[in-house]
Amino acid sequence: MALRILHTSDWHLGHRLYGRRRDAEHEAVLRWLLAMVRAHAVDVLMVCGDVFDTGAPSAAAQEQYYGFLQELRQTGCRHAVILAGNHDSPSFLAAPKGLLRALGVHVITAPQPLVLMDPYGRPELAVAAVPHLRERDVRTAMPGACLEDKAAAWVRGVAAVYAEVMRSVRSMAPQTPAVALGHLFVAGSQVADGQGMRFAVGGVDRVPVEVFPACTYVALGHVHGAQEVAGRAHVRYSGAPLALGFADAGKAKSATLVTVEGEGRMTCELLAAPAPQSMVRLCGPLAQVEADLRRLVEVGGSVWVEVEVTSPEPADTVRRRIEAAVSGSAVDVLCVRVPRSPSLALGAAGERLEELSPEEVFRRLLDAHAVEEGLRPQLTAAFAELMDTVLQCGDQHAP
Ligand SMILES: [Mn+2]
Repeated sequence: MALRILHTSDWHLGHRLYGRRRDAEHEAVLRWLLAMVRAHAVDVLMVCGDVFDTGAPSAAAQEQYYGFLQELRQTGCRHAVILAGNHDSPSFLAAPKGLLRALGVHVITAPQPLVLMDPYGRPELAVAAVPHLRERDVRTAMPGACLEDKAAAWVRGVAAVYAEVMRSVRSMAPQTPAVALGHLFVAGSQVADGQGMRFAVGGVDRVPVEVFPACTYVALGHVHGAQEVAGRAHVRYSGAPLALGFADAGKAKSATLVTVEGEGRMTCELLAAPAPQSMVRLCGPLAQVEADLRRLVEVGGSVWVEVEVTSPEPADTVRRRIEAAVSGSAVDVLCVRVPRSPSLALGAAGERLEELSPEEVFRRLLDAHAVEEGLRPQLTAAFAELMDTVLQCGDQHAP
């Protein structure tokens, strides 16, 4: 009998975009996931990390999560595996672990071998479940080492965690197809610009695809675009089911349906997700942006827009003309960027610091200090590495 797995990740329940709540969009996405579970008679749901956007989610976000798990129970899906990502608080996710276990839900906050049973009590899937790893979870044992040595020790440590969990689960269920789960950044995957620091990818947690032991499928989370990794058809990011930023606007979102045959042969299919809120990014001289906005107003319907103006009009002129172009319509301009300003230009076009990603603040500082283009890639990479180190040191990684 074939086993059907639905692989998803990076829901970021409770996420806000420039202060806008996304509960209704998340509700639509969760409804769609439940419909997919029913339509494809899914046996196992895997949520590979970043269930919540922050370690202390709102009551509304928690209600969505628990409501979803309760409904999942009624679909015929036998197991759910929920992995802690870097945005999740492991202790928050783990608190209702025992209760959820009674509903067939496995909450994973530490590396764990997991054998899933069929309705007759026979093993049907061996799972090497590894949540987002923090430095204290991995033996690197190199105090005072330079950054390159630390990175190499990190890669060896992560590979050792996977090898150990896989060995242990295979000894528990030797004749059973095995899969590995993870929430990490694997070298060779494509990250949309703008996912950047806000979602903490890159830097010291980058590992090569070789860290994963041989198995039928590797279900990953952390990167928000659906993709196979480093040319391995069985190593995949499901991607986020909802566009979490304008860098993702208009891109196809999905979940991955994986079918495992008896001998561990595997096929996968992308299930296209609905886009409950249309989002558009406009970039160009002010006159062109105005024309594009008027066109959106004519088309009608609710649209969220991020604008980057490349022409040199003063910020208050930009704001006034953009407001006039969309006034009275359902076109909602969430953010206006006026690049190449001599300072950080906070307050321009109603902007506030908390609406900017650390990456964007750094980019503006490079502009403000007129740092030459040739130096920027190196400085930006160094900043990304520092940000990642800082994020890894904390317990929670709320932005
Ligand atoms: Mn993540």
